[in-house]
Amino acid sequence: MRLIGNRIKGGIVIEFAAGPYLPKACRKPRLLARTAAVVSGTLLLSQLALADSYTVIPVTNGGTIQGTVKLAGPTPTIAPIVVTKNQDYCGESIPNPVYVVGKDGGVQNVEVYLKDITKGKALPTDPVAISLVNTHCMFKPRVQAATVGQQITISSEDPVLHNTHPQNAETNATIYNIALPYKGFSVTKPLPATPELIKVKCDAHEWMRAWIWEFDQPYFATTGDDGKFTIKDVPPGTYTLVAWQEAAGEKSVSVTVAAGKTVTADIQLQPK
Ligand SMILES: [Cu+2]
Repeated sequence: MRLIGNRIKGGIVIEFAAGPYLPKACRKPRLLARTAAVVSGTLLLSQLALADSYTVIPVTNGGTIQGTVKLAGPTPTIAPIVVTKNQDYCGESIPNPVYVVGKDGGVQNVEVYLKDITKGKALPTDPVAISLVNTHCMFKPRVQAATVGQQITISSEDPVLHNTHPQNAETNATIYNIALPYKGFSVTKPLPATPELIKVKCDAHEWMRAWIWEFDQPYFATTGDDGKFTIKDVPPGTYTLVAWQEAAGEKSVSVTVAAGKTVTADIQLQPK
């Protein structure tokens, strides 16, 4: 992790956050437009699609991209988190979850996605796609993804005051800021209108961190504890497949998908 910025007020640094590698993909939000799209012979009015970037088309014999994300070197040793508040509930230290590597070397919490894909299957339609739970003074899950137009449920399982504060990962612009005053508190909020990488903080516990990738296309996957990912229904073609990890950064590989076939694209990230 490296320091990405600070904010100075009255000569005093009031924020100095450890930040992630920021991919170019999240630097330029693309404009959304509502279009009509024909999918499997059905006219879907108001289907979210993207002017000049993503168009929904029928995908009847798409291919599958699968693979495993591993580190190109030993797993960096990162000191445990030192708990500075609510130690009676949170404990005195928490294992640092920046690198979670399974027994076969697979890396968890890597977002894998097709970059600059311009046409393909429809975006998911379920409105509440993801949840972020404040539990044992950490966010769970640490990394997840959703699409534009979806919502997130934020909740707490802890009897301490948390504060869930999503920000644009590049600009640190606040998206919203929600106090979670008691165990069982829950609220559902829309994701931003444009795709972006969201960094989530808790203002009460500075070590709490989560990442939400918001896409304007449906071809992405978050690696599980085995480091594996699967992306289905990809129209035949050659694409740039990107793997992002909060500390290791981004790695891009070219992948060619054939109709009805599965292609394996294992990715090695350089640990930092
Ligand atoms: Cu907190």
